Amino acid sequence: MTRAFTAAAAQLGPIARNESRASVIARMVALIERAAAADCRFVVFPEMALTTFFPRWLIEDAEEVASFFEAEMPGPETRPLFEAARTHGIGFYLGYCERAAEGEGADHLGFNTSILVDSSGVVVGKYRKVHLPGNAVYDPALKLQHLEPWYFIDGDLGFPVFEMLGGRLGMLLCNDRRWPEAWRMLGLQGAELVCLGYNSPAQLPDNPAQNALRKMHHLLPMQSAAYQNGTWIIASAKAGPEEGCDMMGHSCVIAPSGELVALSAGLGDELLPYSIDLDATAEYKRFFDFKTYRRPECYGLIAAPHK
Ligand code: ING
Repeated sequence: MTRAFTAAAAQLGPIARNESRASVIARMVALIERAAAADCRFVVFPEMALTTFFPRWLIEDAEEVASFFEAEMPGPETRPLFEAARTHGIGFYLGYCERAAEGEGADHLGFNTSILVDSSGVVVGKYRKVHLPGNAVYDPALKLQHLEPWYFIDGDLGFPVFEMLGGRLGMLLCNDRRWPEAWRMLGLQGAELVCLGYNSPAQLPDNPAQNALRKMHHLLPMQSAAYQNGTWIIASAKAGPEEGCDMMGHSCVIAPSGELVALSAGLGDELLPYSIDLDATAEYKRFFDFKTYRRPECYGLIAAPHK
C-alpha cells in the first residue's frame, strides 16, 4: 500500500483582537474547501489559530483573557470546522488555547495546545506546548512583550506520537522548533510527519540586529531536524500585520532529506499543498539507525536537570 497523499499548510493571515470565532472559523472552512479542491487529505493550521496572538499584551480583563480559551473541543463555535473537514474527508492539526480544568495550574487559565483530528472528525491526539517562550511577568523595558509563561501552564503531555494517515505523526508548537530535544523525542518514537503551527514576529524591536536572521532561524532548525530524524515537516504560520505586530510568514513543507520543498508566497490566508510520501522517510531512518548507532550512555547531560 502506498503511503503517499497530498497535505497542506493552511496559513492564516492576521486575526484582529476583536475578531469573532465565527469569522475565523469561516476563513478556516474556506481553506478546507480549497484543500478539498486540491485533493488534500490533511491540513495544518497555525498555533493559536482561533484568535489573535494575545500574549503580546498583559490583559487585565479576566473576561477578555477567558474569551481566548476553548472550554471544549469541538465546542459550539468550532464544530463547523470539524463538520467541513469530515464532509471533505480531510484530517487536520489545529493549535488553540485549551482551558484547564478548575484548579489545574493555579492562576494560569490553561495550555497552549494542538490536536490532531482524523478525516472523520475524531480528535486522535493532543499536545501541550513544552517550550513556552518569553517572560512570566510584564517587563516595562521591552518594546514587544511575549508573555506566554504568564498565561499558560507548562505542557505536561511530553511529546506523544499518533497513528494517522498510515504513518506516525507528531506535533510541536512554534518555539519548540528551535529545540533539538523536542524533535529527537519525536524521532525516537518513529515520527514520519511532524506538524507545527507558529506565531513568530518578523521583527524583534528589542533586538533589531536579529531581523535579517529571522527567516534563517525559522528554517535552519527545522531543515536539520527533518534530516536528522528522517521526518517530513509541515509548518504553518499565523502571518502578516496583526494588531501592529508583523508576523512572519514562510509556512513550509520540509522533506526528510532536509530540503525545503514548498514555501508560502504571501502573508494572508494561503493554502500550501504538497504531495507527501511517508516512505521517503525510510532512507534517512536507515542512515540514522538509532538502535545501531546512537550512544545514549554518552548523552546523560541532555536529560539531566540544570544545576
Ligand atoms: N513565538 C516565538 C518563536 O519562537 C519568541 C517566540 C519570543 C520569538 C520572543 C521572539 C521573541 O518564534 C512563539 N509563539 O513561540
